Amino acid sequence: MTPPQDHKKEPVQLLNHGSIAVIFIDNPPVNALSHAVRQGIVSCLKAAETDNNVDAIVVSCSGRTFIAGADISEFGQPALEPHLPDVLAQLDECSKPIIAALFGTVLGGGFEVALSCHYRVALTNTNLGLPEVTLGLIPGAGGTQLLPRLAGVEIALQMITSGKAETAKKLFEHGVIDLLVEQGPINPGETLLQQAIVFAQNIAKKGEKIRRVSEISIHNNEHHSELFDQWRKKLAKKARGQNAPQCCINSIENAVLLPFNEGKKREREFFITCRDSSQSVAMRHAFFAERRAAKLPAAYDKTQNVTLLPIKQVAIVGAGTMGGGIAMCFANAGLSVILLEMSEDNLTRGLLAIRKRFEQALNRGLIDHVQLEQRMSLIVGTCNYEDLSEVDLVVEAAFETMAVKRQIFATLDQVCKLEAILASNTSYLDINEIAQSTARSHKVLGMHFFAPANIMKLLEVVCADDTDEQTLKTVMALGKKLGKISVAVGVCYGFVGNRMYSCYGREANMLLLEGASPDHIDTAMKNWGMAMGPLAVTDMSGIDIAYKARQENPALKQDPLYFRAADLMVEAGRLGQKTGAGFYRYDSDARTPQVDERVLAVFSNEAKILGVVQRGDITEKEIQNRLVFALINEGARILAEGIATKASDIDAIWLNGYGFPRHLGGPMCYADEIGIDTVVEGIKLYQQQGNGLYWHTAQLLEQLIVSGEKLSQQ
Ligand code: 3H9
Repeated sequence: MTPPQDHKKEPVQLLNHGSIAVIFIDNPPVNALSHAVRQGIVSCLKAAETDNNVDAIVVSCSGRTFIAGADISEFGQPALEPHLPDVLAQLDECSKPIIAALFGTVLGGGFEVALSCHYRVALTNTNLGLPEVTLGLIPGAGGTQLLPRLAGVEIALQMITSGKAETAKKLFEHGVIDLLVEQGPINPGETLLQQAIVFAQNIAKKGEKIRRVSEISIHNNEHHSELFDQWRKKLAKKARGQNAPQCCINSIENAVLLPFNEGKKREREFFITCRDSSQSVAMRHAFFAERRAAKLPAAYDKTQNVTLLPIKQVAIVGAGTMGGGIAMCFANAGLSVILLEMSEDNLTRGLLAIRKRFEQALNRGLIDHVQLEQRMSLIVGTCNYEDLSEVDLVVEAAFETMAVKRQIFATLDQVCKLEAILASNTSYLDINEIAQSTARSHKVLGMHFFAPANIMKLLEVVCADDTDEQTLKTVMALGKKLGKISVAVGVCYGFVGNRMYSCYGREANMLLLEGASPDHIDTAMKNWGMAMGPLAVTDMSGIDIAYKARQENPALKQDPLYFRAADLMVEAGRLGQKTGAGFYRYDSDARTPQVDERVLAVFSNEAKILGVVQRGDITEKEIQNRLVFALINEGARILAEGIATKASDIDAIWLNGYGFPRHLGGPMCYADEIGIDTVVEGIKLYQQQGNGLYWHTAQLLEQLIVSGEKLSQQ
């Protein structure tokens, strides 16, 4: 919305439009309900209510959105009055009609402000939601009491427990929005604010009794108690280990069972318990970690106002699973893609696989037929490098072999225009070495996508020694356009994510030789909170992939125990799901892992050969600690080496690329939660137990114990 002419730099102002007063909020970037905004609303409301010339009040905002929620950065600090629920009670109880003028992303406390007003006018494309659950919270200013009163219990359960937003158009159908306003030429010259003022004038003219959402009653019936039980069960499974979703259900149930003020009081109690819980601290850390990732450290950000290179057409080398997924990513963002393969057969197969994956999205209702065809039309295949001469960016997604990569990059360097950026999707290999096969090493970097590339949110942007700032910043901005969480990392074997993952996987492999079964290890990690166990994950992605990468790195071959269990599977032709067997067997249902006693015999036999003592006393706790402490220790090393420049980047990587439980905040945040001293004690214990080769405490952890600082804040 454009600020009015008489706009001054106050977070909240009262503006008069005849008999209509406008409470106008201007708190960039998203009009969050900071302390100053809450104070401003209260004083403007009081002035408008006591002004005899005012008949009705409109609440409106400046900038790109109506209020997008409470100010999350204030949650860790002492709460200052007026508290949001008290501010909203004053809106609800106001003797003059209040109309909210909604646009942009009306979220959390912002939606609660709207629900506490008496009427809601919204631009059709407004998104409204209560995303508190994604921060380990419940709506704490009336959302769980007001939304079911206005939209019904089922819509409230769906929206509040998922945290997902709905469009104003849909909520209009459910009675949440009173007037939809089309943007643009349909109402030439009329802004949302003008429409809201006209609406307010009409309401004032009619002089009807004010319609307060708090006064709507919900009829309690048997259907409701069954419904709440079903949702409790469903969420116990879906949001395993999380407290906030259950609190949301309980609080919505209170809206049915209790008078409004009592329900709101209980909601506040739930909110405070959730807000002060370690789960919410972790999820708020995750929120800021993902946003901080976009901010480059000083070393990568020396020049202000770098002109970004325009990226309109890209090429992908390799139409396999990864290359196909990356092509889909770009097409989803409206960019045209040339897909290069070595043979017509491979190309046809790759394009068909892409179509099939778009069709899956169609069947799940994520895209429609028109979008499917539009996206397919953006992807053009070729077997000829010359066709890549005009592209702005190439992403290579070919075999994980240095010789192959060097050859591809040398060819790309010959055929592509000089300004083109050349990126590799390698998961492990040295980007510096790849860059040296070109005469434009300043334009070479890594774009490490995660499978399935069209779905996973993470993009590691690997900055090599020569990569220049313009190239890095262009690719970081491109990542955002693709809807990714882009994290800039440095070059080392496996970068941040896979280097840490190999420590995690290494311990899982050691435990297999020591006598733990694949199922025992996977169950322990799932119980701890991971989306999948490490061995089921390896079976899914193919055990041979990391095997090949290990073969490329001679430094890893010195320890005969290192990933020996995985190597044994590959040597036996058990490559995972794709061969019907890996750490598990896959019978009729190719995706459901079945315990296979035969692999236990293979491991126990190998343990004897290698002199590893098998133990029957391995507990879930030992499995969890060994895998997670290995992650934390390596993360601390990566940080000290500058491969990751902030601890929160490591957390953003693990949350978005490896299924790390969000309510634990990422490995660095989790280390603070359980205490760095606990982690170091564990590491020392494992060192004494005979795993000395790998268990050396990262110096940074020792330093933090002395300084008392937090790992996640580094
Ligand atoms: C709540 O409301 C609780 C109540 O029920 C009860 C209270 C008693 N606070 O994401 P972007 C910053 S809980 C503080 O890059 P976009 C963000 O850090 C809250 N800061 O932009 C970033 O800062 P910087 C419920 C916030 O266009 C900048 O704004 N609400 C907040 O991609 C731009 O953010 C939510 O959970 C905030 N609430 O997306 C909504 N929101 O530039 C959370 C944003 O320094 N916000 N910032 O890095 C969002 O989902 C997205 O930011 C939004 C814009 C969709 C609004």
